[in-house]
Amino acid sequence: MQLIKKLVMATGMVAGLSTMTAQAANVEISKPVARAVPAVSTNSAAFLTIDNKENKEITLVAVESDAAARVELHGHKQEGDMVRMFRVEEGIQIPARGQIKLQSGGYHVMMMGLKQPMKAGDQVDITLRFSDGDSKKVKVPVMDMSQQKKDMAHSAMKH
Ligand SMILES: [Cu+2]
Repeated sequence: MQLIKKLVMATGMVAGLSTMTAQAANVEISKPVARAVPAVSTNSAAFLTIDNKENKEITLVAVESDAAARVELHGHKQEGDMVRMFRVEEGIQIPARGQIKLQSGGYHVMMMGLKQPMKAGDQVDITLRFSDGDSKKVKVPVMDMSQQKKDMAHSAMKH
């Protein structure tokens, strides 16, 4: 019985893989970036934009990466003066022909228990899993995002 179950699962996985290749183009990933952190830091986050090219909504249900022990979809919410981070359990819906942005201060890919330091210039692989069984692997460049923020503040001051 146990063996049959495993076989069924394996077959399902193979079918899932071929679907993934056929439908991968319906979701477009752009602006991937992961936050460079000091070597002592074991956590980091990654951000990206997803465009849904389909005429029906799709949900980003899970994120995976070999770069960290635990990888979760997180969001932020304001509670009084505090901004709290929470785990997104039900996934993030992307409306038909719509777009969602995972960005600093909002939804993000939380990476906990980094297996090696994430420094600027590195690259991490992140796999996005969608509600229709598709998945997409993204190569995410690691960048110093604190510097980026400072640059933005600097140019904002000039104008
Ligand atoms: Cu988080």
